[in-house]
Amino acid sequence: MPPTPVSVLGLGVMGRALAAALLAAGHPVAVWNRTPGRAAGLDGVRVAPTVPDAVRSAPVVVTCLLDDDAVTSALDGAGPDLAGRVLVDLTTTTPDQARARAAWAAGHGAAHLDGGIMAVPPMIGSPDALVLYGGPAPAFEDARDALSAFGRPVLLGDDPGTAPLHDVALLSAMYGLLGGALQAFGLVRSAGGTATGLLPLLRPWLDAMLSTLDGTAALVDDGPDGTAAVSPLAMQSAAFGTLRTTYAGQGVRDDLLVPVQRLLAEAVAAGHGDRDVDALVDLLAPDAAVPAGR
Ligand code: FVH
Repeated sequence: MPPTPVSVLGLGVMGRALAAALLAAGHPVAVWNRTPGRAAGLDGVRVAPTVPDAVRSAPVVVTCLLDDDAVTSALDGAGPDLAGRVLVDLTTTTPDQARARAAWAAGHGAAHLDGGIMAVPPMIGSPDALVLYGGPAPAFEDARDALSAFGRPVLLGDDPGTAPLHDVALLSAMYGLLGGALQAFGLVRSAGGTATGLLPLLRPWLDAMLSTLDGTAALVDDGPDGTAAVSPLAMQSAAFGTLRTTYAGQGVRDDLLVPVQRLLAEAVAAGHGDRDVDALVDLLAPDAAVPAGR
């Protein structure tokens, strides 16, 4: 099978990386961008003069724009041109926006896949670039060879909202990890140290902590297993005072730690002092459906 023709709407930093990866994989590529001139350097693309022209050029249409409003604005009036095509929206959206986009596309006879790119532009085209998708499996299979040009495509389910939800979940974990590391860098800087100098200690520590995630995830899903917590929340809450006093003593802001302390104290006040950190998820998502197994 020859490589599927693909249209890319949006030539921001990420859209250009997507178009370049498609070209490198041998796909015929048409592009459109609101501001002309951004296809410079993408040798081999066809620059479409209008969105309907770009949409009609290919069975797979990729949108990668600033936000959902930009997608609405770009596709305004081009709905009928999408009939029979797969619209792959790689713009960052909310789950509800993804579902609304899918309904809109279906109304025009198009299949829709919503994607969450778990990569930065230089990673696009490498196997390290994970892209999450939600939408119908047949559409995913139709578009798979094009989507494989971006990195590793993973279909999470037929609900288009599942990709943005997991996108936000992974980004949340990333920001928590980065936030902690940035706090640590600030603290060592206050004592004359360097971030680079901390890495030989920080990396193995984070690796060790990441290895505890399996156990924590099992407790979140299944509830307490009767084993005494090795680091109960009452102890952690008390220790947090020392962390904050240390920051104050060094004259370093501790903004990224404060919400954790607040939640720990709330958990202890609610009677969960003998539990492990999984109890915090019960505070964060108290009304959510309890997973099977609890
Ligand atoms: N870059 C990254 O690291 C992240 C990685 C994870 C996924 N995100 C999401 O990808 C979407 C696009 O991001 P981007 O990095 O390409 O963003 P920009 O370079 O700022 O380009 C924005 C493009 O959107 C066009 N645009 C903006 N508003 C409109 C509109 N109303 N109508 C039509 N197009 C619009 C803009 O066009 P122009 O300014 O050149 O005319 C750019 O093509 C985004 O959802 C990230 O969250 C990237």
